[in-house]
Amino acid sequence: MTEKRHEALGLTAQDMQEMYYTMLLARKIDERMWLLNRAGKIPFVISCQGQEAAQVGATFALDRSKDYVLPYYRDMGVVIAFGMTARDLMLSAFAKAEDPNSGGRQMPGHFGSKKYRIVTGSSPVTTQVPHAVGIALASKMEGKDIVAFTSFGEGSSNQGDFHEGLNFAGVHKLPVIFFCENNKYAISVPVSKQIACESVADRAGGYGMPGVQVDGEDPLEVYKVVKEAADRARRGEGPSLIEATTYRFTAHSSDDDDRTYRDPEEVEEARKRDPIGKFRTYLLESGTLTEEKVEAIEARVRQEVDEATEYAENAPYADPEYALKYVYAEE
Ligand SMILES: Cc1ncc(C[n+]2csc(CCOP(=O)(O)OP(=O)(O)O)c2C)c(N)n1
Ligand SMILES: [Mg+2]
Repeated sequence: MTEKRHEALGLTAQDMQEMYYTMLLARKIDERMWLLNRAGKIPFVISCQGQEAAQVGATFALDRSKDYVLPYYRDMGVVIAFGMTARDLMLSAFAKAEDPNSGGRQMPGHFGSKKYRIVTGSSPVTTQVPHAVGIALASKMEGKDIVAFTSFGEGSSNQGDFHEGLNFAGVHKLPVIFFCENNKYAISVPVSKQIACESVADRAGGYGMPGVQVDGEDPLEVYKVVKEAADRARRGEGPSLIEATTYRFTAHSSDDDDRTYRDPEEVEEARKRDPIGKFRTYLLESGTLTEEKVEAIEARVRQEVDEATEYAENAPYADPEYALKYVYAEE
């Protein structure tokens, strides 16, 4: 029998069940969104597929009752872990009035919720990084035990915002975790043409913080390093940079054709190592969850995705005048 690695990390079978549910829900919502997009029912999809283990492993290591997350567009696993439901996400995909992210005003993937402490991002990539540093600065100045977690792609680690944010956080020893989801591409540009150093994690040294590269296809490994970073941040020892190595299963978005710049065989190879499939195998082989339990989780996910789709498809759109709200000063 496989060793129960999660126990050494202080995680229970209940935690494992929740992790599997969260990863699977993100994947199944995403898959459904592609079908809806190809059927002409929703305008745009930008996927988490392949990155769920990194996202869920990381967020389970935070304090989900008080920490702040500043995710990027692929982070369906992050926002579900912080409280968002399948219905919330489908309402956003259909751009309906009831979408709690923005009332259907923002593109899908621009997650935001005051209630869940999910800070909305902008379409220019990496703007969330200095915002996270600001939240960490406020946490330190007000003496609060709050960690800010922000995520971004490896391509985004070339933006000025990344370097400015890490530098300031390093100098002031702020409680922030910089989490890079390296999925090997920035749209059509492979990682070899994005950065000249060995890894994104290497960049941490320039800003006086630890930099760790971790297997982003293993949620337990990711949990471990993010937990260490969160503990460090809470002890007042400052920020950390973590690079989770992943692979993007889908095209960049529903408007991209990835066959023009990567070999479909490369994608097939990555899909064979599907992090969700590997985690399922771990749960069964280690005797953590029974076959029946795993199937019950899968049935629950299917039902939630069906219900969310039906609800969101039938929900009303906002009134056209709502497009002007928050744009112009009101009398
Ligand atoms: C400042 C800025 N430049 C360019 C773009 C267009 N753009 C959107 S996503 C993206 C690729 C980002 O790649 P990466 O950071 O690796 O994230 P990934 O999509 O691979 O997860 C680009 C260039 C943008 N949104 N903002
Ligand atoms: Mg990328």
